[in-house]
Amino acid sequence: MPRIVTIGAAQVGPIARQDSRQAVVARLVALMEQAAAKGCDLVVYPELTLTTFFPRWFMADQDEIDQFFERAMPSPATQPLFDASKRLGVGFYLGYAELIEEAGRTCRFNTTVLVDKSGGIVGKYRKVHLPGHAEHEPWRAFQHLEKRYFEIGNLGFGVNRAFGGNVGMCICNDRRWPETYRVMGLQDVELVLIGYNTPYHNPPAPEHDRLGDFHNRLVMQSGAYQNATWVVGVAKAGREEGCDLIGGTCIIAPTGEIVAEARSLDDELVVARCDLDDCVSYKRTTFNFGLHRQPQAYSLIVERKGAVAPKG
Ligand code: CDT
Repeated sequence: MPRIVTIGAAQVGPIARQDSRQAVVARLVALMEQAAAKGCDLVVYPELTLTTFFPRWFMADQDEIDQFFERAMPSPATQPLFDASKRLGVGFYLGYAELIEEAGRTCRFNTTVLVDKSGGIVGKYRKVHLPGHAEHEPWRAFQHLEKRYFEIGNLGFGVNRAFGGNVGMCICNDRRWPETYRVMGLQDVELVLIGYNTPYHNPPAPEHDRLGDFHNRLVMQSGAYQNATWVVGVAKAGREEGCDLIGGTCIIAPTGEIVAEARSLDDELVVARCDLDDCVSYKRTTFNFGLHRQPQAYSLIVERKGAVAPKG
């Protein structure tokens, strides 16, 4: 009996700074309704789905910054999405900016939740690899202030029992790091969900700009193959407040092959029937970790952070 999860990768086109949460949530519900009509079990939305990608601006006023954060999930503004999930019997992954009182202080995380088919939260992940910078750098065409507005996620890379399999989550820049996938691979992950906002232009390294789509596929396809898992990558895409974001939303099989891919830079649903048992042959052979991994040779991975060249 195959274990099929029909997945809708719900690419979202640009969101303007003045767009209300209600307007965005209505777009997300429309995508979920399309997904339900196509028999989807699960819809995956991008990173920071509820607003424009605000780390592109330097803001000194904390009240202004906090306008982009959610103090509750669900909230009155996001409840319609949870209601639609329950009504349609479709689960979802939703990225958002989380503001929470934890251990007696206010914390801000770049977060995603996993919601099951009855509209209940069954998993949460907080972004670990925060790219960009913490101080205003006016020479840039636009800022990337994730290191200023968020703290590093404190939940690790957990894997949840959901949708009949083992489901992990990460967010945008996390997808570029092999450690992200491998920590989940070591928990027998079968499906990794990833939302992203990736500008074409990287101000400190404009020579990389022409490679944005290639690197997007490269990291997710290798993460899928090397860990024998399905990977779903979902973009917030298109020209958003003057900044061009890549699209390239796609669903990748454990073979490393892309089985479905977006063709636009706008709201677009990409659907694939994913058999979680397609992971089995790779997990039993080439990437049988228990048989082939040699962790005693990998100790530097956790002992050392930055690269140190050999002496001599
Ligand atoms: N949102 C996010 O993490 N974006 C980054 C931009 C990278 S700048 C090199 C990304 O990895 O796509």
